[in-house]
Amino acid sequence: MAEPLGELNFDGLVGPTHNFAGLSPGNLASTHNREAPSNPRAAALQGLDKMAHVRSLGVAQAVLPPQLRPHLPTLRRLGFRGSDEQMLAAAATAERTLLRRVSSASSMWVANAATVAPSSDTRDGRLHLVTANLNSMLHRSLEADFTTRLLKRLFADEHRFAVHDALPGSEALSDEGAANHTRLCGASGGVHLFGWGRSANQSPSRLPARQSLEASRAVARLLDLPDERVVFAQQDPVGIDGGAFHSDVLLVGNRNFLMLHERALLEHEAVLQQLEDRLGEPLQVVLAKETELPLSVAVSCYPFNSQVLSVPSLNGETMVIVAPKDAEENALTLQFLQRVTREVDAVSRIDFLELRQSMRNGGGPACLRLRVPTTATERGALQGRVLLDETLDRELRAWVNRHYRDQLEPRDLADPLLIREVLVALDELTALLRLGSVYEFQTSGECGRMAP
Ligand code: SUG
Repeated sequence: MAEPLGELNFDGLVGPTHNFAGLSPGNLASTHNREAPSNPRAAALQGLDKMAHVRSLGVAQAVLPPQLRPHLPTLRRLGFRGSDEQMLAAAATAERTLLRRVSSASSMWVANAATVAPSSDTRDGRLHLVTANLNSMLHRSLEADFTTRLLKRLFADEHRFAVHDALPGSEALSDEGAANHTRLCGASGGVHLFGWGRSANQSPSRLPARQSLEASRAVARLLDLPDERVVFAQQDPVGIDGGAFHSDVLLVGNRNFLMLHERALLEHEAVLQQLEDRLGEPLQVVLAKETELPLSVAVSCYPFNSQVLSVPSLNGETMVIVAPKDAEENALTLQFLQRVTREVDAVSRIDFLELRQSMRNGGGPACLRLRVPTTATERGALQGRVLLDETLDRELRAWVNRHYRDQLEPRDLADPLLIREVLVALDELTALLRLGSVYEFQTSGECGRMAP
């Protein structure tokens, strides 16, 4: 008998430069909070609290380190010269937006790091991961190279895992990873729903539609998924224009349960039917109509950007929804989630968590995690010390408290002390997570050039 799959979530550790730079048009929270002071330390601790909470539910939890930001190799690649300090000062004067882009801590939203298909679903029986090129936003496109390197290091065992490079960087193949992908499953295995916003023939929304159909198709091929396990569905352009820049802003699924807003997908009735046909069993759907939950409220409070987790319980297994506190504080989103627990027997509880630092940049609980369904043997084959336990949790909190600032404004990104703090912190982190020299500054001498 095949070894059973278990839930494993990788969360992105929030980086020391977490700030509100207004870099993502179409992401309303990012635009509204532009220039507000951020609190990187609180952001990282809120993320660790979420990881600890998920672990306390009996679900395996792992962590991915933040990327190096400001990304000095990019400044050098774009023609800036001299020491780190000189490059930062020159970029701050000549290219303020560029400095913000190379400084974003956006790699924390690891739902955008890659798309994943578990070994039970793929033709070759390996777990596949395709790094996302994140080509729609410059600050996010800088993540792909390091993400691939990191995933190849962690999922190094090629007999069990296949880590694919990102698709070629072009608007036509813009790929946002698991934020536009949902895996449902039934007795006959997994069915993968790929949401896309535009295609070669049409770009129907006013605000940027990030995921292309052609990218989704390529990702499904690379994941080695048989056609009968795949469904492609177009995001509703009205939803995108209302601020649903990824499909996970308006829908989330687990097992044979799916909750969505009516503006998540075009022709959702037909899509749901197709999913049910592919699953070979009834799909339990809770749909919010505009009259029950206006799109604007769904986008600002993120009830659909929750994690729906299968957790061990007395009678085998139950589902817990991990939602942002913002969804508890709004009467309409709270009532909707309460309706879900009433109507879906398998959902036993909603836990609301404080994630305001990430939420202010448009990232809820589901954005902060990459689901990697794995067998116990596969979890055992992971490299590095990334599976969270009490000791690692304690060490990471101490590390954050030692190295992170509690206030940062976009103008502080040019502060030459900040990059020093970051380099020391990340170097220490790689030792803590036993990752070896994974950052380019640890091997190439690219950064760390002090001013004379
Ligand atoms: O890509 N925000 C991220 C939020 C990603 C949310 N992910 C999911 N829905 N899965 C983005 O728009 C804002 C950064 C800034 O403006 O400083 C940002 O990149």
